[in-house]
Amino acid sequence: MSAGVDAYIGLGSNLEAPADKVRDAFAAMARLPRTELAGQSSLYVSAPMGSADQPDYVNAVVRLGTDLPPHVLLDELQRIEHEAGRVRTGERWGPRTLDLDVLLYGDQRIDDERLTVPHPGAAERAFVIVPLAELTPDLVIPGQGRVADLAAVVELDGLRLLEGEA
Ligand code: A4P
Ligand code: MG
Repeated sequence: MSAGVDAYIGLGSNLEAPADKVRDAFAAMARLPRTELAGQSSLYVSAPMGSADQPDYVNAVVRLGTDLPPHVLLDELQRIEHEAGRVRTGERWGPRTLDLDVLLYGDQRIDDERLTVPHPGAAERAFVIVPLAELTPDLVIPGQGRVADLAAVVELDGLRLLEGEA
């Protein structure tokens, strides 16, 4: 079992049974090498950011304890996206079967051609910051502030728990 770094991953899906896609991704991340699934938020429904001409999203956040270096973790997450049927159309913010974003990787700041961490925009997106606050209210996003404080002031834009979620 790993101790490793606490990495927070944001999940989003708005095509082909999105709640199942998100739950399957929880299981796929739990199977990653040198990684444990250390926590998962409830599932939330959110209105699309970007083109309004697409279905609502199901969003969630997980905490992984991982010994995988950040770019190896990204490789694994992109493999899981691919196996979920993700086809990159090139349309930014277009609909997708599964999107996995590295929100935080410990307290590291990363900015290269493949990874920007902390994920830009995380603090302003209700569908990220509210599930993150459910998991870990006292976490501080470097340069942004405490997650629960950020969640308290974010524009909710109709974000709600998926029916059946606690
Ligand atoms: N990349 C850089 N930093 C990261 C990171 N921290 N985590 C690079 C993951 N990837 C990162 O990603 C494009 C490239 O970003 C990757 O190759 C990786 O090297 P992508 O998944 O192909 O592109 P994308 O997701 O379409 O674009 P983008 O700008 O990342 O979009 P977002 O920010 O992921 O937003 N509305 C609702 N309600 N809920 C959503 O979840 N999601 C999006 C996508 C739009 N609207 C949404 C939602
Ligand atoms: Mg993405």
